[in-house]
Amino acid sequence: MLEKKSIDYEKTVLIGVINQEQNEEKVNEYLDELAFLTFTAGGEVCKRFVQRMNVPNPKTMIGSGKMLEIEAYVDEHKIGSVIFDDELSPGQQRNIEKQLRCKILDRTGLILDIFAQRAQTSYSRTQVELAQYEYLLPRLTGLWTHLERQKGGIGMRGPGETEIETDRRIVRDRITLLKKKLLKIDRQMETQRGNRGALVRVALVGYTNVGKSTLMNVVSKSDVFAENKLFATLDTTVRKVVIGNMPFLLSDTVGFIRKLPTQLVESFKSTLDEVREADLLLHVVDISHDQFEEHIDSVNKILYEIGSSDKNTIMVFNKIDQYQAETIDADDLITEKTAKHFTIEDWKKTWMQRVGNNALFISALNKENLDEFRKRVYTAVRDIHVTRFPYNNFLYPENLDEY
Ligand SMILES: Nc1nc2c(ncn2[C@@H]2O[C@H](COP(=O)(O)OP(=O)(O)O)[C@@H](O)[C@H]2O)c(=O)[nH]1
Ligand SMILES: [Mg+2]
Repeated sequence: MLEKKSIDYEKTVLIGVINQEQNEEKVNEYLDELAFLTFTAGGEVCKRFVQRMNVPNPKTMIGSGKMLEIEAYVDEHKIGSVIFDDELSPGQQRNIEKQLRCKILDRTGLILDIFAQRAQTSYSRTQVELAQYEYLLPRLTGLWTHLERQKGGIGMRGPGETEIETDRRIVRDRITLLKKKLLKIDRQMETQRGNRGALVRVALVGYTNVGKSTLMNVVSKSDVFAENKLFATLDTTVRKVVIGNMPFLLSDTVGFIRKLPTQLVESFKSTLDEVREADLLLHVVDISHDQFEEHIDSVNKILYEIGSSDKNTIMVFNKIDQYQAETIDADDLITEKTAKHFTIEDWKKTWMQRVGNNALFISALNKENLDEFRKRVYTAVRDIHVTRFPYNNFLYPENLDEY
């Protein structure tokens, strides 16, 4: 879909389910995103299957007829992985695997795989490993209860169960160990952060692939990896930036995505501390994406979950160079003007009404409107700075133009 097919790409099939919570249109959007995630992980999507299931099949999520259809397809096309957009219970995952005889993943499993592929530092590798074990543990537990039910009773401790018990213990021990390791790194990082002094801290937040790293590179002349993939970067980068003569710290970190289980977000607690401890958030949005408003909602939801929804925030609408509104002919009297038809100007007005001054429209790639960005960030940082150091605010004029 996005790049020339290569023989190295693993063949995959995607599965989506339509229900009360997600209509057909939504499911297709989710599957587009899942396809992008699959591509990022090194997979090629051969086919998508969608089924309406108001109540999920407890055994296999989707119906048995559909399962047969998928089974035939998987066999015929030598599919390596079947990926479900919605979370599978451990039991479902096992049943489906048994029938389809290939790897079965859900969105969370896929994201973890990408994270594992891309974690660079021992710090992020440790976080990913912890998240993977946390994901695995209930799956082992599921296997255990399944056997328990099957065999049950006293004196029925088969070798299988002992094995699973051992596995569970190994996983739990590993989790404890990883948590200790992270705690140690956390303390070191806390000290490092402490050493950064009282500089104002600004964090780039936003959905994945919106241009956070690109913006970081443009304003801090750093060299953070940016790529048209979901989760191109996983590690946090912090740079000292000076606008006017005002120094502050800017951090770029992992982006957010829809349908991330809270527990998984928790495994990245250490990474998210950078956001939690920031004085100012720059919420970057890809305005050229069809679902950018939904992205904003998902990001806000995660910010809320990590206790950071009350922070000073500037909304930074990026990729205005790529934005295209759908047009309506002047003599088209039927089509109603909706958000799809908004021009950038319309969006500016809308967001000005919502957040006043705190909305900016830029292109990090083409360096459009970066002056306004600098001015706005300068003012916001200055406002925080002067409350912190009321005695030396004469150093910093009220706005950047006064230099
Ligand atoms: N057209 C356009 N593309 C951009 C812009 N900013 C970033 N991109 C592209 O969007 C993709 C994701 O950028 P990246 O900085 O890695 O996003 P991140 O995941 O939010 O850090 C890359 O291919 C960038 O080149 C922009 O202003 N306009
Ligand atoms: Mg990035």
